[in-house]
Amino acid sequence: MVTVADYRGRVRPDWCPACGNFAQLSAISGALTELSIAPKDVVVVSGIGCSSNMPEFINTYGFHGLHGRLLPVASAIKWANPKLTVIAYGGDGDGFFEGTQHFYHSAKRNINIKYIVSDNQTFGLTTGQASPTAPLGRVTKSTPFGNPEKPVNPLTFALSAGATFVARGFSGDTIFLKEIIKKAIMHKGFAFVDVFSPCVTYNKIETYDYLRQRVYKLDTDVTDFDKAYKHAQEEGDRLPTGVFYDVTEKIYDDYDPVISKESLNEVPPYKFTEKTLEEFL
Ligand SMILES: Cc1ncc(C[n+]2csc(CCOP(=O)(O)OP(=O)(O)O)c2C)c(N)n1
Ligand code: SF4
Repeated sequence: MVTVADYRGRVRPDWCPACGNFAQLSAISGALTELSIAPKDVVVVSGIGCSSNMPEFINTYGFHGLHGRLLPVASAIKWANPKLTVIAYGGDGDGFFEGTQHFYHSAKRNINIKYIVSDNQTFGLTTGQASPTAPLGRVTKSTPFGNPEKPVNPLTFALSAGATFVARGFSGDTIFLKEIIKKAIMHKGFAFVDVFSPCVTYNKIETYDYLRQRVYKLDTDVTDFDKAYKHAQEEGDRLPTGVFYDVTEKIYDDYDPVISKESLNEVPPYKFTEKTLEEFL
């Protein structure tokens, strides 16, 4: 039997006390436990940032990669061994700035991986600069005269790119977040979960209290793209959480005959002969 304790990493998280990332660690561990997935069958892949330190704190296989480059690594791991549950986890700066094109293409290709973003609307690790989800006009260390850029909307971006599962959670509601993550893990295809997650040290505006007063649980037909897109555009005092969109479509592997359905470990090694070499020359 799998228990939450099995997912407890050997390294204690060094996040600031009350950082929203704790709730996500708990929700991910809880979701995997309740789905009876053993730690040996899970890989957590990250980029760079406070949130991206996650692989050190959870007892699964892990890969702590380059800033914004988590999704190509996660895709390759999944293709090498489709039996693994592959969770890519990182920040809004990581995913919607450095990693934007990987986000777009992973969603478009419907790669069977799960992507969870700790969205604190700031660059936490580099001490509070404006991230791509920071509001227009926000005064930060990098935007002392106000942020001159409109914020990106990760949900409409994912939907437009073709993601087959799009959801939003909140670190102030760990139990609901865990349920969303369970659905994401069970989804066959690219599952994207944006998580409102307070950075208690560098974002004094989108706090737990601020978000708690605005979030509500969505009750919608998750197969209706137009409804999902409409809800994804809500902002201000009404911020929906839950699953916006969840449909079944072919995954990338179904189209690509080169990608094995088996783990690479089970495929006999390719026999390399001199004749093979001649064919290339
Ligand atoms: C290519 C590249 N650009 C910039 C940096 C510097 N850097 C490290 S972490 C970080 C911000 C991380 O912010 P975010 O992804 O939102 O994660 P958080 O720390 O808020 O969890 C930046 C800009 C880097 N390491 N590599
Ligand atoms: S700086 Fe912000 S995001 Fe980073 S650990 Fe502290 S509270 Fe969390």
